[in-house]
Amino acid sequence: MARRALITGITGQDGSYLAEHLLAQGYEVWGLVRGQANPRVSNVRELLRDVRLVRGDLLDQGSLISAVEKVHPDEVYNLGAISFVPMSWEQAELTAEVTGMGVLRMLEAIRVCSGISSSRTADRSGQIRFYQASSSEMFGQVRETPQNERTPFHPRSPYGVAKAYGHFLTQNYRESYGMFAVSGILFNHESPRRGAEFVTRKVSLGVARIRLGLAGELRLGNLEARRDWGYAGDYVRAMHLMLQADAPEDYVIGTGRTHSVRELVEAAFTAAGLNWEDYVVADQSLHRPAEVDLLCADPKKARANLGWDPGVSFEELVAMMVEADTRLLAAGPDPAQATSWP
Ligand code: NDP
Ligand code: GDR
Repeated sequence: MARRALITGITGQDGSYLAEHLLAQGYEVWGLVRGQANPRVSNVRELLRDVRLVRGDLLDQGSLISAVEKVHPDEVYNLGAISFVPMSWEQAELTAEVTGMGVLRMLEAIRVCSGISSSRTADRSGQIRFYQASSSEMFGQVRETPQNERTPFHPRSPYGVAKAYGHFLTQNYRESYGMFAVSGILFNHESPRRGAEFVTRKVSLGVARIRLGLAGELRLGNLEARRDWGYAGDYVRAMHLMLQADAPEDYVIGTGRTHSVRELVEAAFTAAGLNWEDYVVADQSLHRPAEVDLLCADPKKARANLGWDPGVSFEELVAMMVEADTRLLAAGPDPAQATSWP
């Protein structure tokens, strides 16, 4: 019988790539969707015809229990979150509820549906395996670089704090109940399906607009922040591998290379044959209350234990996104209309 996976956050960037990956591996894939008329569900239906949908919300414990009872998953991937860092200052409580407490509700749904009591079990056979989408944002203000699984956390946003809660809770359920529950500490990963509010997509859309004569400038915040950017299609492979391992362990996933936003901008404009300095406007109002200045992964453990390596380079990723957005804007409406962020 096909293995069954339940994915929260199916309508997001990673949800779609993970679903495609699992379908290709022969899984029966279920996606948790919230809301009465969620507009992003139509994207999933178009992109992923073979995914089945189940209603539920990370804010609602009962709905998660019902979803787990209905699907009977072998694996649960908890990707659902408020994931945009600036939004977490504006809606800090909601971020704590969805991105933090949502992890507790999902773990409880699995625990209750599996009949796991308060005692720890050493036997993990037949258990539902749980993946939590942890984040390099938990490292925040780093004192050592690159960052690995033992680097201490110092989150710099309500989002990072909520993710740290979910991370420790996942570890705690593993230790308390013997559950196969793991966290992937993923560094930034991007693609043509990335939300238009995140910097890589904002830049690739901005370059495409300028290239097509639809805009004359691109306004950005902090150009000096450095991130370890990889390709989302590579990172969902790592999520799956973590749940196939013999032992439940947490892993850092990233490329091991870091670039500034300025370098990202330069690469994107260069890919379109343009000079970034002619178009980019630095806008102080887009700076964050507290910034994460530098992130760079040390993915040695994932390479050694999981055989995972990123396939797409930074330069290939940037060129892929600029080309995809140029084609997209030449053909139809601008996806940035769907976001309320500048
Ligand atoms: P997206 O923002 O693209 O997707 C977030 C998903 O969460 C959407 O499907 C959204 O669904 C869902 N969601 C929001 N609120 C709820 C809720 N109350 N109940 C159920 N689902 C909800 O994120 P990504 O795909 O980029 O990231 C996936 C996960 O990985 C997130 O948890 C993110 O924080 C984490 N992460 C991402 C990284 C990255 O670089 N992309 C790096 C490290 C971690 P809806 O359509 O209903 O809004
Ligand atoms: P991040 O991603 O906060 O790292 O979180 P984002 O792309 O939003 O920002 C990256 C860096 O770029 C700087 N920046 C800008 N960012 C945005 N969005 N818009 C701008 O105009 C702009 N100008 C400069 C930011 O200050 C920041 O330093 C992402 C999310 O996917 C999280 O959910 C995930 O956990 C982390 O990556 C790892």
